[in-house]
Amino acid sequence: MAIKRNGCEGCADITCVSTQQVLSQDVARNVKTAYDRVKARGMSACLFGSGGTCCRNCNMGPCQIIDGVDDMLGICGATADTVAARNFARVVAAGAAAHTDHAREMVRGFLDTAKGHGPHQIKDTVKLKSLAAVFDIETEGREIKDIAVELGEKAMAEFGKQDNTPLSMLKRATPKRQALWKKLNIFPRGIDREVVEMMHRTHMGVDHDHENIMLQASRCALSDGWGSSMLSTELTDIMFGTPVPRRAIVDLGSLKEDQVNICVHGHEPLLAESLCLAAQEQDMLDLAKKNGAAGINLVGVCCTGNEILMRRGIPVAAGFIQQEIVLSTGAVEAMVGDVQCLMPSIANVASNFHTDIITTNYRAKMPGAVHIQFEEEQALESAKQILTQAIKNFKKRGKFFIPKDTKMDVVVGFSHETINNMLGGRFRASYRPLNDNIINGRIRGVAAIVGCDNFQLGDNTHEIIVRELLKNNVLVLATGCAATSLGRAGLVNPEAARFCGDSLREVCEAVGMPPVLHMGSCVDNSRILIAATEMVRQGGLGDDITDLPAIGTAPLWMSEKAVAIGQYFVASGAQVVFQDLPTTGAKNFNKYLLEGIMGQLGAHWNVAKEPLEIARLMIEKIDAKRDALGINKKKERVLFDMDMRRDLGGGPLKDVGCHGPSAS
Ligand code: NFS
Ligand code: SF4
Repeated sequence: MAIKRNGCEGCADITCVSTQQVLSQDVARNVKTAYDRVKARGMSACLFGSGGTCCRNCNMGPCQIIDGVDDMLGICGATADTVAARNFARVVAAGAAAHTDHAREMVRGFLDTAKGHGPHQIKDTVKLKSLAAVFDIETEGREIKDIAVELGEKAMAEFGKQDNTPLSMLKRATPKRQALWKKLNIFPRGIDREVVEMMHRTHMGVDHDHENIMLQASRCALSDGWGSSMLSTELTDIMFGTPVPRRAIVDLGSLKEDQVNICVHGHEPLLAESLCLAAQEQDMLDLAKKNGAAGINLVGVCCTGNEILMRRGIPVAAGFIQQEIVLSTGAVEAMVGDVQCLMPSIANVASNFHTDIITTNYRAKMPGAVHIQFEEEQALESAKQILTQAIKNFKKRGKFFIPKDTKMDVVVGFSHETINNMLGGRFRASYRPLNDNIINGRIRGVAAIVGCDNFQLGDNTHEIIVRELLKNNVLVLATGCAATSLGRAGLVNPEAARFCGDSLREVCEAVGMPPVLHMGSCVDNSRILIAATEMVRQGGLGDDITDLPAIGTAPLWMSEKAVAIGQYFVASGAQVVFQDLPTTGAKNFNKYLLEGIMGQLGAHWNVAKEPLEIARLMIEKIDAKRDALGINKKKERVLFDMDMRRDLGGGPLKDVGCHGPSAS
């Protein structure tokens, strides 16, 4: 049953049982959460702000512009379209900047590791060599260390590149897409440069043409998707291991009564991985014992949680909207964060308990938090210092409440390599079976469900969308907080095949895979670009991403990063559906995003508010692509015989023993 926090009328439903349980306990009595603030603020957002037509770009304003009213232009004469486009483009730039700064840290960490400094190693040498090839690095007869150093240096150079040649990884896109980017002159050149140019062009008095502004917004977004996010994913995989399927759990109930509970929150896996290593060291375990705890329990929150979930099977305790809730259990000794998606309210929530919020990055401090700088050069020592602070809190723990029996099993770890192996078999890894199943109609299409959650729609929004998709035989790829929320709903494990339409269920059961494939954190949306491109390359589904029966959504977006992701999907040829866009106050610009941009990029933005409406729109778009490909004929239902099973099976999933309930 859905509840509302303190009977709040304006609040979204809370359906998550463990969230309900925590909030209704006495321990959480004095806690104020975002649900309370939504209630206090009411739901009437500023129309100019939400429609995108409030401009603060110079000191003649702020100007609130009413589209089509001559007297309500900006003081400089800016129209609603100019202002909304500038604002939207700045959102893209901010989102891309966040991924970029994250990626830069990962490249720095990678270079240190390549040079033999610090506690990490080059784990995936196969991936190292294949990425080196993309960067035209010679690998024959060379030491791993030398290849890695050269790759790290070339990767670092992508950020500050000043010539007009394209970023290296763009050549992984389909030839048709590359040609289109070239024709439109939106090939990203240097990662930082595209953000700077976007900020420049949206400064007062520069670019006033909404279509021209959006060309740069596409270039900036592409420098994120095919540049910084992709670098981060690939180098993180090489350093910490490319994810393979593993079982884990997702829920607030992953906290442990008798252990030091430490939530790792934020985004850059260098901190999280170092904490994981330090938590296994004997001196830390001894310290925990000395303080009365049976051990150290690391759990993840938000995207860094997804990173260590994918690579280590460490539980995710909470997604974005649950960061206050996990603290409200009173059972957390410390929440350790680096950058992005940390709500400043967590310091207030923690002040009700013995909990420390520990900030670790000079870029991200918070009033009320303890700051312990994480020094990458002494990663292990630094991580131990952070853990020590947390461990010492254990003795101070007062009343607490940890939900029981709500833990949900998930099977995660679907890198695009895993999908390749899983479907094609280890010795002939390929996307062929996936394409064949799409062509023969057993899989109707592929939907990516990504991004944040927020407090505007119910916490079961992702679940409602995905259940509808699965029922209609659409295979789902998930990342970020969307994936966490689907994990909580029990959809990220092979047993969830029972929620699928007959033909998708057969495929999932034969392979033993979940119908929702968890592909990682938000930077890992770059895996989806590669997977989609690989599907095109396999043949039979057109010659560009725009031809695929595939679509993306970030239904509960809140962060600017989600808009950057949406824009790089669109600029890569994939349709996206969002719950709303801050562009409705500017008629022409809004129409351009929802329709006109299609003529240039072969994809456009879509908006649908209600979860079922979102799902149905996605299915409609998938069917339209099937029609265009001429593969939308109704197929007779085929039962799997042994050959087909052999065709589908044989991947690494068997290694973790996860097969569907009726797979033999
Ligand atoms: Ni991505 Fe949203 Fe944040 Fe991750 Fe979660 S809120 S855009 S999903 S943690 S970045
Ligand atoms: Fe107003 Fe133009 Fe200045 Fe924006 S740039 S605040 S619209 S005068």
